[in-house]
Amino acid sequence: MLDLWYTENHTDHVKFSIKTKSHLHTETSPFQQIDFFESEEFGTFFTLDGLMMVNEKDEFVYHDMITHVAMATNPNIKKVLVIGGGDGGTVRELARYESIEQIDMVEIDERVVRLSQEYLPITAGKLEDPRVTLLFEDGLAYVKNKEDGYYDLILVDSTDPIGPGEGLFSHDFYNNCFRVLTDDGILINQHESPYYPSYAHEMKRAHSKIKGLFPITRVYQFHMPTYPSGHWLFGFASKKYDPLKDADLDAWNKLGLKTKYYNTDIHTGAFALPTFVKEMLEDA
Ligand code: AAT
Repeated sequence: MLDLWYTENHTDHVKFSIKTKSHLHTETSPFQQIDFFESEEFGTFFTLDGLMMVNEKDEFVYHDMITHVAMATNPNIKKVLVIGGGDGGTVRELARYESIEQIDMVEIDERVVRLSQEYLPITAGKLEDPRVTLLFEDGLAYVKNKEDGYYDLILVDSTDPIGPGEGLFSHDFYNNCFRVLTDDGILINQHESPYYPSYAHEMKRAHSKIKGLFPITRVYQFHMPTYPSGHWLFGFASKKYDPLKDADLDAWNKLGLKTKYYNTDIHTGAFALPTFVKEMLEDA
């Protein structure tokens, strides 16, 4: 039998491959090329423009880390905006908090949502929660037009800064996020990876822009086996709360949420960065 491998370039000199069982779907939407595959090792996965977005095996790492760090820092979060995140994994984790009243998800590409509902119910299964509103538009335009001081939390669950995701790394975008957040609002943003230079460059650019806007800016790390180098970051930017000093970790533990990656030791530990990462961020 013929072996079929999915291969993506992690740099111009490094490739990453997964043996696939089938190519479930391919199409080019108005925004990007979308492919869904089935594999032994990672289960079902999908790629956008030839880059891994979500797979059944490590999605829990990413979706735990984008959601629970902010929620443990401020348990009074009621109104949340998710930008991107068409697979639904971030909304699934948010929907576990009964205290959240409103979840708006602004995804540019409706096809990602519809195909995830078909092939990845493990992530898309909570998109029908009554608190969720799906809006199919550009996140950049959405925040530009939104009123001041509306959301307690914004999660930027976006692609890398190429293609439709580019605007979600701009100064204008971060500035509008600041404006639409409440006085104690938190922004979690896609912060790329410190390891390979092309990603590290984007990490520094994003950090330098956010540092100039928010009084509290931190970066935290986690392990994503299928993203380039496996070493990935989110940014934590906030108007009031420090994720280490102000988090009520006991209160989070009392909620009794069962998570596979996040726990309150990880909450603290994830902000401890390797020296080379600290140095790059300091000079960003
Ligand atoms: N939950 C992890 C999945 C993603 S997918 C990122 C989503 O962002 C995609 O569905 C894409 O269509 C959407 N997106 C891209 N640009 C915009 C935009 N301007 N406005 C709204 N949505 C957008 C993240 C994977 C991270 C990969 C890291 N290497």
